[in-house]
Amino acid sequence: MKKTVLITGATSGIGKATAELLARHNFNLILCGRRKERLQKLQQELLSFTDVHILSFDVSDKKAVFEALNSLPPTFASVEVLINNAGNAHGLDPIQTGDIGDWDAMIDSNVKGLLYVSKAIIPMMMERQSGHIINIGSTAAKEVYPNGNVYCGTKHAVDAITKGMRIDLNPYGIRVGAIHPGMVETEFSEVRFKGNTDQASKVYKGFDALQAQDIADIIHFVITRPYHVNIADLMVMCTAQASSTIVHKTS
Ligand code: NDP
Ligand code: 8X3
Repeated sequence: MKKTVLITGATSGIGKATAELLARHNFNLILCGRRKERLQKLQQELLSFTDVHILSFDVSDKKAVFEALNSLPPTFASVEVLINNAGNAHGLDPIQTGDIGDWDAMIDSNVKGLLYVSKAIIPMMMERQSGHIINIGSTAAKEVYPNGNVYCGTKHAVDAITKGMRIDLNPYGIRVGAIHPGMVETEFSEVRFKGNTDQASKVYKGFDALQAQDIADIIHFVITRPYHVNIADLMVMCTAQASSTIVHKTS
């Protein structure tokens, strides 16, 4: 039987690449994001491969999350795999000049949004005594870099919450793990630098950064292991990257 996978943040980057790959591997997909037109376009593109249900909501809007996820159509109501991917960095400023609106946006989406979506989905996994939750962390979950303060804080929280989820959901046969990518060339830096595409593209200049498809491949690997195997914590960087701050650039 086809497994149903719910992906948050499917309108771009890692989430979109994962949707495209999993569709070709015949998973049922529930794709989420705020940008409805992008979801509709992606749904049209993927319908020739699999069944796709789209849900447009802001993960940080508690009411919208539960309204959307409590009204899944019967053919999508049994979510076996939850990929908590939605999130972004907003700004790259020292703590003393950081923007409070940016802090709120990161904490609300990266931490609270992940919790709201999980809270909505976990009961159906508990009922079935099976399920798989993958939280997308970051190398910023393991290290703190200059001006990364609050973003790193949110990803450290994702790391801790993942460990807590794994412990608490252990009696219910629910697998929980995190994937922690280093620098991936997506719209991430465009969002971080508020639409400044020049500044964003410089982040990935002079080295071969990870691409969203690389992370999609890893997610596919993780969710296709036999049921007794849980990849609990996986960090991946491009070859040129040694740490959050050490990247070997050739130009
Ligand atoms: P993108 O900006 O390309 O994609 C981010 C996705 O998250 C979009 O689909 C966006 O959809 C969604 N999203 C963001 N905020 C919200 C929100 N409040 N409600 C609903 N959806 C939201 O970035 P990436 O693909 O790179 O990022 C995906 C995840 O990977 C993030 O958690 C990020 O922190 C993490 N990551 C990224 C790395 C990188 O270098 N790129 C490295 C390590 C981790 P929409 O705007 O339509 O709502
Ligand atoms: C994204 C990777 O190093 O830009 O989580 O913070 S980094």
